[in-house]
Amino acid sequence: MRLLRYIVRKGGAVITMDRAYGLLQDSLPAGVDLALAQSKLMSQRIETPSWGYGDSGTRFQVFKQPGAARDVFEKLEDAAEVHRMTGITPSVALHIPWDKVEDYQDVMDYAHGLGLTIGAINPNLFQEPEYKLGSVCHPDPSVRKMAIDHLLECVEIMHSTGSKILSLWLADGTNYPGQDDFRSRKRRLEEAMEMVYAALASDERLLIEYKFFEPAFYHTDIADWGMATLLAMKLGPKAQTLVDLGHHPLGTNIEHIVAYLIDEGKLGGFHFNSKKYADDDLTTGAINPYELFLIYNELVAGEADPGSNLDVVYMIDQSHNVKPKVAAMIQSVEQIQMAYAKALLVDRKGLADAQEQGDIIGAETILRAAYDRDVTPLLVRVRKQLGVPANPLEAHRRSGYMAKVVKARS
Ligand code: PSV
Ligand code: MN
Repeated sequence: MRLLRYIVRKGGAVITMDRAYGLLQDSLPAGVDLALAQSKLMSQRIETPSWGYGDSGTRFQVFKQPGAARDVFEKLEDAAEVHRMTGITPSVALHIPWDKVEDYQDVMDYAHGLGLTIGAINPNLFQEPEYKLGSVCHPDPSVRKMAIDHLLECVEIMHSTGSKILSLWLADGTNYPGQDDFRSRKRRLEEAMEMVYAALASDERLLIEYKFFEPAFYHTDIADWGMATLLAMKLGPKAQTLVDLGHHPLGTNIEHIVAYLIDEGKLGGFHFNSKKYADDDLTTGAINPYELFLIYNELVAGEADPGSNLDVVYMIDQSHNVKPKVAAMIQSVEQIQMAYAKALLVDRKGLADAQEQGDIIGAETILRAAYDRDVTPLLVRVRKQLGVPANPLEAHRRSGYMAKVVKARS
């Protein structure tokens, strides 16, 4: 039974995974280093979000799932199951106050006991009644102070959990023309961010997320990557931009943004998910896996560039409303891993030559060839080396984990 997992069908014949790996190696263009790809995949890390394990929904309904995590400790248990299956998700992002506790040492100890660490701390500047007109951009200084105090509390939580990342998403914006003065709001934002930035130690980072709409619909105070990056540049080297795949208008070329930010040294983080229309929070790769691959193509090119000093925190930002949450998280991790694997197999030299010669068909063919590759034998090898199941999703679904937590959490 176990052996079967290492067997694939190739053109009707049954071959072992090792043979499939050999065939993959033989088929690669000269210059594509499979061993290097394997070692890169071994060190790939993806952070999962605590909020992806609890019950959530749309503004229409929350469909409660039996066994869904009810507090931060149960969320960590679910994250540990994802890490057990995939081997590449050892950290968990927290959302405050959703994950607020009396003593963060308890959270940190519990995480460590599960083989996890605490990742980015995400403040919540959108759920208090005071934030109706915004948080750090609010016209009333007392509301701005409340928001800044919360951000500083989150910096404290970073210090007590060992987190190095403050991940900021602002819901601030206005709903009607004339509702508030754009430039005043911009200055309030900058003033608040300067205070938060000053509270960060030299090895800590502020990642600034942008979103062009929602919950405000007329304007958003940090609407796009340009505004986020301008702010990060003004603040200094500890501030960078975070790209959430669900936060762009349809048709936006996200891989271009990624390349641009890499070149400016301002790409700090990712929120993976996928969208059909807006901030849909669908499983990563569910809608447009080719886009995910093209994004990774830029990331791999950036990694290979010694001048780029890439230090990106790769995080998933998904709330699974209808899919089983732990399985959906594993599915997403697999998709991200696959996109990275394929991008690592791009013939970079061939691509550069084609680009230089203006060979458009040749260049695109090289990308498509990498995208179309079956990277299963490579991933199986990586997983074997990581000591995790060859097929994490299947292993989780067979593991009985959900039945166990449904019982324990009822
Ligand atoms: C809301 O749009 C959002 O999905 C942002 O992407 C944040 O990162 C996330 O919620 C957590 O606050
Ligand atoms: Mn996000």
